Amino acid sequence: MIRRELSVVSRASSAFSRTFSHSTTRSRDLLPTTSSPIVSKLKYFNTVTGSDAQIPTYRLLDGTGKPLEGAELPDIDEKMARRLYEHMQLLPTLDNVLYNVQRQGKISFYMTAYGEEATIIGSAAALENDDEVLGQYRESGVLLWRGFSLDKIMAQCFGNEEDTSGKGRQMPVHFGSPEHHFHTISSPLATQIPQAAGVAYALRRDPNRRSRSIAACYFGEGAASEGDFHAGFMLASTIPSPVLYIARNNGFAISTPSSEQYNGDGIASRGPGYGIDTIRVDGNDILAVISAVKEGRKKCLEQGRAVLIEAMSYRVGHHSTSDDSFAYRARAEVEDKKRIDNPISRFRLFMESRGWWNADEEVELKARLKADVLQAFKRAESLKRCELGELFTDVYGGQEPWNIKEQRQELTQLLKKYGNIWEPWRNELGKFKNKGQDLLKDANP
Ligand SMILES: Cc1ncc(C[n+]2csc(CCOP(=O)(O)OP(=O)(O)O)c2C)c(N)n1
Ligand SMILES: [Mg+2]
Repeated sequence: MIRRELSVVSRASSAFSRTFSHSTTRSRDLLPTTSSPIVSKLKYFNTVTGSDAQIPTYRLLDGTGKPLEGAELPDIDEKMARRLYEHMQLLPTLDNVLYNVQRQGKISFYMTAYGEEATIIGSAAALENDDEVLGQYRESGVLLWRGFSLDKIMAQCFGNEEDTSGKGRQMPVHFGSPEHHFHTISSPLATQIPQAAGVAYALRRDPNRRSRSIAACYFGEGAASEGDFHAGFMLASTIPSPVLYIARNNGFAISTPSSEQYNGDGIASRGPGYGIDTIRVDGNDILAVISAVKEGRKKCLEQGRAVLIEAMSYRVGHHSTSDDSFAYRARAEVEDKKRIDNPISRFRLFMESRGWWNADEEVELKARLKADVLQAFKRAESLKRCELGELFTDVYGGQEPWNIKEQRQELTQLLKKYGNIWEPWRNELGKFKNKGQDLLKDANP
């Protein structure tokens, strides 16, 4: 059953004592290392909710965008609603273009966020813009919300000379921007989870940011199977720090369905095991996401402790451009999910019911966003990559070590041998500023 008010599943002990009070032996004796109530009834349990029910899912809007009875909506005016909606629509517009650009071989890789627009944009809107974000890889919407431009998104995906995330040294979608308090994405799953506990601890120790900023950490339900999940939660639990963990449960880790990823009640059930205040939210309901994240952020700051949100959604797109999801799930299933529980149309219906949106505006918005994205794409495509020699700079701070010198010399020798002779090399060199001449001019005779 869906619970309508925002209820955070808190520490387990009070729920247990309520549940088991009927069979509690009212003894003043307690065991030496626990305050757990003593009972005489033999019962194994597998839940922390106080009954055998699952942790409920917090939702405010039904599938048609109508508020549920008794729902307390977050305080959002027309201007804010429009901004949320435009950003939700921007994600699939950008994804459509970049997915196809990858298919044409113009970029090497891409990942879409289809179906998770409400989780990503709703959470971004509920955070402060200088909260530190440690993402997994599907959260570029947080950067867009914070003003990271389409040109910068394109520059990173193309790895061109304007790529401020990593000068073209990273795979596409590995964004990072200190200015936007967005820590660079790294491919190995779950590494961001213990790092976020550390970042939040540093925030807590910083007099200028203590009680003002949190670390927000996104991860998928698949990443939560990594040891780093437990290492991070242990750290956040025992060395308290204001970190908001946002688990995006989209049903899949590439081809592995979430039903094979855990045997407990999703990711949320793990929070109370670590003494972490937890909520499960309908990740396709942007208003519920906003309220849950706002409240979670507040808890982080007030208690100086970690909070866990499990946002339930469905990965509508393929895992990445390296995946064909119809090899392991039915097309019909995906089509159903798109139609029945679409986070964007659900919010549009809500806005229309308030008189904040109409069909003409929809047409105008889609055309405008597409034109903006295409313009940024064309610009990025025409730019060169950084000078080739930059491959070797700022790998390490300080003096360049011997191994980097050796690699630079090896590439220079190869350039001398093949660079202007072998066609694939000549073509590739043509994409770099100065066509590799920066390396050749420094070459030893
Ligand atoms: C340590 C590690 N193991 C495996 C992978 C390969 N890998 C990349 S993404 C992914 C699935 C992750 O699924 P989930 O965390 O649910 O995120 P989603 O893609 O659904 O957003 C896997 C297994 C990896 N990058 N790092
Ligand atoms: Mg997943």
